[in-house]
Amino acid sequence: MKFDVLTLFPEMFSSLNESIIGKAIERDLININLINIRDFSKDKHKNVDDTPYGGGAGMVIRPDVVYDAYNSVKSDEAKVIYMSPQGKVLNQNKVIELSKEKHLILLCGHYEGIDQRVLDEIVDEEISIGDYVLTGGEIPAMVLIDSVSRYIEGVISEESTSEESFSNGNNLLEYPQYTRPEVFNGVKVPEVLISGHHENIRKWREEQALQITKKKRPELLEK
Ligand code: 4H3
Repeated sequence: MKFDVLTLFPEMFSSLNESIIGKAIERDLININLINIRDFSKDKHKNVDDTPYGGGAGMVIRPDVVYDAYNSVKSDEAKVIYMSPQGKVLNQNKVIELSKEKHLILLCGHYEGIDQRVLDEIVDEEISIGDYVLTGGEIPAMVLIDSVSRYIEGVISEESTSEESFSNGNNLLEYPQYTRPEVFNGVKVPEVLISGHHENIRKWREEQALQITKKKRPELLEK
């Protein structure tokens, strides 16, 4: 999977070099290419934004600069996603669908946003990570990259994605996990988990998942 990220703040993405995503990059399982929109400014001061027509607060990113940045990375199979609070809210099914794409171009706005004309011209889909406003699309783009990358073969074990919450028809939250020590602050690990009885363990986990979902996210059971 190739991710091209169009952003004014490429350095924000350095956190992706850590942990599991960092390993996936090192192992060439995913490729994250950061494009600084500012590099496509034609102006001697490297300006990329201007005041909004019609007035109002803040600055708007110019369409020509974004278009040139897009043209530097576009491909026939690329899907262009604009990270925006106006988009469809990301969920696990959408994540799985996106993981089947070859090439994603993620466009990150900042300030008051991007001139509508270039959005109309290049964007295939708008995605939001939730109903709140952030200072830019960079954190949403990182959320998308992380969640999608987990479904790229080899990034994590297949077992990890097949059993978890929200995945493929699994509308249950996950059962609780325990590890050593067997007694912590006087509390023992549930007996069944040290019984070695795999069928009983499976049934106990299934029941726990159901009870936890009922208690914490009952609306998931209505779907
Ligand atoms: C996405 C982007 C929230 C989300 C975003 C989200 C700033 C987009 C600016 C940037 C525009 C104003 N905030 N919920 N903010 O996924 O460029 O909308």
